[in-house]
Amino acid sequence: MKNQFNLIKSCKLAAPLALALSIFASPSLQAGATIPGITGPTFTLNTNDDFLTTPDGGSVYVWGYGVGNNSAMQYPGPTLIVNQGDTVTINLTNHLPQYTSIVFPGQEGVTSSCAIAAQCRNGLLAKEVRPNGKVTYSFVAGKPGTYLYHSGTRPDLQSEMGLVGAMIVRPTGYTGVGANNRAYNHAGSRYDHEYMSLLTEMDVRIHDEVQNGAYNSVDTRDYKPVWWFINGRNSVDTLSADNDALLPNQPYGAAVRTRPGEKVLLRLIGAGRDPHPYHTHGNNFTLLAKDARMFESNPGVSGPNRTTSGFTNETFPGDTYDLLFTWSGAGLGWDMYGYTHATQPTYCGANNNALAAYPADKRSQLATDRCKPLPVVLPGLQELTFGPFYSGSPYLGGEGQLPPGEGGFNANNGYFFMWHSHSERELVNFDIFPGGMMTFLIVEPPGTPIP
Ligand SMILES: [Cu+2]
Repeated sequence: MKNQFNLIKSCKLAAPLALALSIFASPSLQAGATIPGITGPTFTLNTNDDFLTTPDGGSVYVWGYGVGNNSAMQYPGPTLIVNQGDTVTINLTNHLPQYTSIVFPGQEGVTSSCAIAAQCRNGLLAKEVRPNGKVTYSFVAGKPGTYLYHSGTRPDLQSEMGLVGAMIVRPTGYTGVGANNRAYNHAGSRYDHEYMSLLTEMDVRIHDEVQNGAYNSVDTRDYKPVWWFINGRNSVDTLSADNDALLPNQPYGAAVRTRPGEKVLLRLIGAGRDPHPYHTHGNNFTLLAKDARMFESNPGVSGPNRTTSGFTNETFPGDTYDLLFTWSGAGLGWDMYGYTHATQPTYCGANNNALAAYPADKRSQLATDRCKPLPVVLPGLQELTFGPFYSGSPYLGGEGQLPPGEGGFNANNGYFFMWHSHSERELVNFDIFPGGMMTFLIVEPPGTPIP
């Protein structure tokens, strides 16, 4: 049974070990989250049509990229993960009823080829492949960072239909472990957890017209989206796990999980056609990079010394942003673990000041907040209404009594913060609130396994 009392007891037992290890407090001793995707450097993709399900009970006709020569499409396309310096090759088979292509913004020297020349034509932006044809694109992934890929054939329409995806280039020396868990070639880009939020929207009328065969006459200038997506899902489906069987064409979840004091790298991507003010409740973020270029005065040398702090990121179409985010609870003014001299004299002195034995894994909390009691009297249960994310306790890792049927979505007694578009008309699914471009940051108690 998990409750605060048990948590405190187990932390007491672990304290001497944790103290001994505290000099390694950063990077985290525990494994972190990584973005799901497929690794290169050679990829086989196809384009296909299908339907997405939406939380308003509807579905929408879409086009998308799928893994392999003939698999179902997914939205967004598979996240392509490669290493800096790789020669990346993408073999694409087109199962759509129209010519299509892929462009790779930010990549230099992209070449394209067709084994059967008659299957391709030179388009405005890329070599285009006809229905049931094959085309190959290749380039050297020269610089690390977060990139977009999308259709280069009528991108106003084909990207809207779903032909978009992300590519991540790992920096040289990346291992995914400890100090080498980096977004760029500098220690200043190190993180504990890596997440993606790829933002898009859809106007159902365009999709219906394409489904009805009006590809050549649909007018994409008349645009009124009704669905807003993070990683191809509308809230509340954004909170569901990766590869949920109920969402077969939408494999990527969007919930962000971290532990106090740890660094989250959020790869935030404007993959649609509208800008989205994206809001990270809980704390400011540091804008580390934009369009796969770190904000540094002396590239490759100085590290990220030109970053800015923000609470809302203006996420523009076609741009990618790397945000570093840490939630430490700093400045709460009270001990978020509920430790006071009365509850935990081992950690707290008579004046509610922290002792040397205060647990090492909870020290991301400011020293001035440790052992301070909650400065308000909590209302009684009869004076509260409950949400499914309340654990029954204000303390991180704490669990209190709840009436029958309340709570239940907060398995580890964490803190939930909404992360969402601050264009609030985008928080609906076809006019039904709440929904749309919204997910949650979940701050999990120290020691909780992630993922
Ligand atoms: Cu907000």
